[in-house]
Amino acid sequence: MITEINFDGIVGPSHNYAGLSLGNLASTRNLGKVSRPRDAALQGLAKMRANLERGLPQGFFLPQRRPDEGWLQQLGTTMTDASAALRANAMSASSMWAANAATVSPAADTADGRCHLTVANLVTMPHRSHEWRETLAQLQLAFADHAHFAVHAPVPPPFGDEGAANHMRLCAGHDAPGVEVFVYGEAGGPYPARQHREASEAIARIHGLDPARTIFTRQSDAAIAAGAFHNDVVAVANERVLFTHELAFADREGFYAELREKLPEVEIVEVPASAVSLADAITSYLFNAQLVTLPSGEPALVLPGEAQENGPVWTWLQAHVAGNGPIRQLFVHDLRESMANGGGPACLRLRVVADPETVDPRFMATPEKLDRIEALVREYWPEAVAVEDLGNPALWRQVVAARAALCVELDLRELDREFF
Ligand code: SUG
Repeated sequence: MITEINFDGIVGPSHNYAGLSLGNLASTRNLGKVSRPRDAALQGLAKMRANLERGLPQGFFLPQRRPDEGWLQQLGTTMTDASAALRANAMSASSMWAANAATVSPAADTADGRCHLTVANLVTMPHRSHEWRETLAQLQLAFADHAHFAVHAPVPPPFGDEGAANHMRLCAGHDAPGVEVFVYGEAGGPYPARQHREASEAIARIHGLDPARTIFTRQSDAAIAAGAFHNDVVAVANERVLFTHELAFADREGFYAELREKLPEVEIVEVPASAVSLADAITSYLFNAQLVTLPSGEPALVLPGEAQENGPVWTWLQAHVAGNGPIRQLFVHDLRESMANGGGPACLRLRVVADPETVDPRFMATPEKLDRIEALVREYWPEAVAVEDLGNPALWRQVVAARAALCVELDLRELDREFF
């Protein structure tokens, strides 16, 4: 049966706070903080388990092999000789944010009737620019069934692409043809616009999308300048509901009008800046919630604890649920470790609309498999990592061994190799 599957990135054992993402305020603010990789991975697993218990199909991607010695080799160096900055880039666990893994167009939207996935090049940030090779390898394994999936290599640089974080799909039901919305950036004051329009347009062509059901719209400069380095920090969509901040888009009226014309049944839930400022939206990650359809058919939000702690945000949410708003339930999760690097519930997952039977079962979660992953994390993942530890060979060895053990546990030994 065609359904939405959330693939979460398992948080890797090298999770740390090296402050690598300019424009991502949480990453910059937490530079130098001691990270807790074990807690981070357990928090992510708890979210997966809860979503599974809610009746939502759940998959996962493995953390990538770190340190990425192959990438350093291409730069003419090694972990021993590299600068502290390059070492941190080679150690990043940033592939946990699976919303940036790829852009996904379900079969109902594409010319050849297959689900298309294009791996994101993530060229804007050095620490993320070397994720794509292993991401491509994992997607080629998970979605190897060519009758149902087409997995594409990234759009070439210099056109920046950050995947599903800047892509929304609205539709009457997950298996019905949808309207795909690509949100690109142009300027954000001192911060880079990571998603380029040329990349979005290329993906729409590669996926064979119908121009009558495709929209390209620009993220507001104000949102990027306020720290919304991806559109999914200020807007999220699911089925016929668009949940957005008033200041998310450069041409709000024009975008809403085009959306209503292409999908008349759309319901736009807009949070005004007078109720929740952009600053509150971004620190609380209100819009980085997972907007999901429960088996009952009701839309629900899976939120980070920070949303509950923010007065204006929680007040708005309570009023919406108490009133007759489309979002009917709120679930709150502690994702503090990922949040401190700017990654909320929605960043941690990639949505794929497909029949779970057509996916390689090694990437699908069951309660029993999550138990096994959890036990392994407790045994192998470091408890704490300080930025200085990134230069310690003992940590490199621990991180390699932890991931290797996970590959064995999940019967995915073919991923335990270099990708350059
Ligand atoms: O790309 N953080 C990620 C967060 C990604 C969030 N994803 C979505 N919004 N979909 C990023 O900025 C921090 C890394 C560091 O500072 O070490 C980081 O890469």
